[in-house]
Amino acid sequence: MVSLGEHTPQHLHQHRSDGQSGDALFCPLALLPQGWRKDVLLRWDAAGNLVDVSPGSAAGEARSACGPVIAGMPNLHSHAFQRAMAGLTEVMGSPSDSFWSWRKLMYRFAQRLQPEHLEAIARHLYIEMLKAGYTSVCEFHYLHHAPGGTPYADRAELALRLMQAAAEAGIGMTLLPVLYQYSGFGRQAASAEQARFLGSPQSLLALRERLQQVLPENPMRRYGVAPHSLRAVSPEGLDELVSGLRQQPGGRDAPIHIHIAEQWREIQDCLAWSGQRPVQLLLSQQELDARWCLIHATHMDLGEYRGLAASGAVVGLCPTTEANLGDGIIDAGQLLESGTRWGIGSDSHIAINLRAELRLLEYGQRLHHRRRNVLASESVPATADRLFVQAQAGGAAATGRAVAGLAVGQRADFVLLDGEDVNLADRSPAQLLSALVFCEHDGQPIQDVYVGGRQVVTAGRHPLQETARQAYRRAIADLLKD
Ligand code: NGQ
Ligand code: ZN
Repeated sequence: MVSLGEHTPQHLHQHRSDGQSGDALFCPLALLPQGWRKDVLLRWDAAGNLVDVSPGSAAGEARSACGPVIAGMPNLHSHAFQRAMAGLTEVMGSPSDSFWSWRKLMYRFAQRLQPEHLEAIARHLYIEMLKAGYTSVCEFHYLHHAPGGTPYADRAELALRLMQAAAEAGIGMTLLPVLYQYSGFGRQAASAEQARFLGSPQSLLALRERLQQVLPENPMRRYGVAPHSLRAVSPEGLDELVSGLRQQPGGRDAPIHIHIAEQWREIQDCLAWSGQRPVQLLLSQQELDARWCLIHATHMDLGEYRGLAASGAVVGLCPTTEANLGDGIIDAGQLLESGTRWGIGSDSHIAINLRAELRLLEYGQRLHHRRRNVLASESVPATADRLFVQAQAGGAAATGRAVAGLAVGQRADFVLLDGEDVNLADRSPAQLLSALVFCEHDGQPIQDVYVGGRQVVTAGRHPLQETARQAYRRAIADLLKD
């Protein structure tokens, strides 16, 4: 395999205009950030940015959408390689199986991955995401080195594999190279299994710089950073990373993502070490603002909900993974009540299904409170509508890209639903998202998907899906053979 660092494929450098001069779509019904509107004319320029979003328009020359149109959803948390272990950790190893025993299995799996595996897995995964209506992804990337921890000749080898996969699939990418230093609070030495992840603030910043050189940021790709967690990064390391980032091109408002308060043990360990809970500690250490995204802010007290809301940071929720790993349930009512921004991620990829994420977020609350429509509000009584619009907006903020829905100046990222689907046909606009999120049967309600004005999914199919699937299967076969 040729290193991408030396021979970057030409198409990665191209601007996504496909030689066209922009295009237009007439939507009999479209979900704008302010709600459903009729007869919306969408127009975008050659760079893929929306230049006109006008309800009450005439179709004119533009093609007409065959069904309701909604904004593409950002997927704000992904560890691409974990797609390949979906379903492989569901067998009891010991009666006390937990997040921590799952993590051991995940580490073991991560040891086997070669660059070609990662690229094949990610390409297949990103195509699955597009078909599910995710048009952007934030990749929380910590597999930096070769097995055993030896750096690759090009420090960006694996990061570039992910960039390549995203470009081929056609999904918007925010790559977050991860700083990983320690195995636990108080600078506990990293374990041998963590050797592939390790780096210093300086090496991380150098990696980000290298990425900027090989594939400079453009409207389809953005680079942030991700201190892995308060467990894996020291307060000094975090300071150094954040202040170093500020000095880099595009660094002032680059996204910063961190795993924060997922597991009970993590809260207890943090309290024992610092006297503070993780969110509280981070709030006291860093000036959180809109570019921060706190993944799994699952366990917070009232003061933490308030502090986070005031900071403007986004909370990253990954309901299917959090359920799978036995994390516990966030007080989502409190989260929405506090006005905190939030979005969804598919994280370990046991499902690539934004409908399932939103549904499970609500269902966790129903099971806990023994009530219904817990996350609806008086002003937005349809639960699914409130969840979809908020997750879209929060997710967009977490990407650091202009993907905040169907509005002028944002990317032309949108999804055409099948107006003839049994669950969608004959519904009023106010009933559509409820059907999409809460009814899942054998139809394929997501028909066409556009990213930056370019159609990437047509009638539920992606042009590369077959070749990507075959390469994915070869990678899996190779990874599973012993
Ligand atoms: C991760 N995943 O980095 O893949 C983590 C597990 C850790 C989730 N937290 C490792 N879901 O947090 O130490
Ligand atoms: Zn994660």
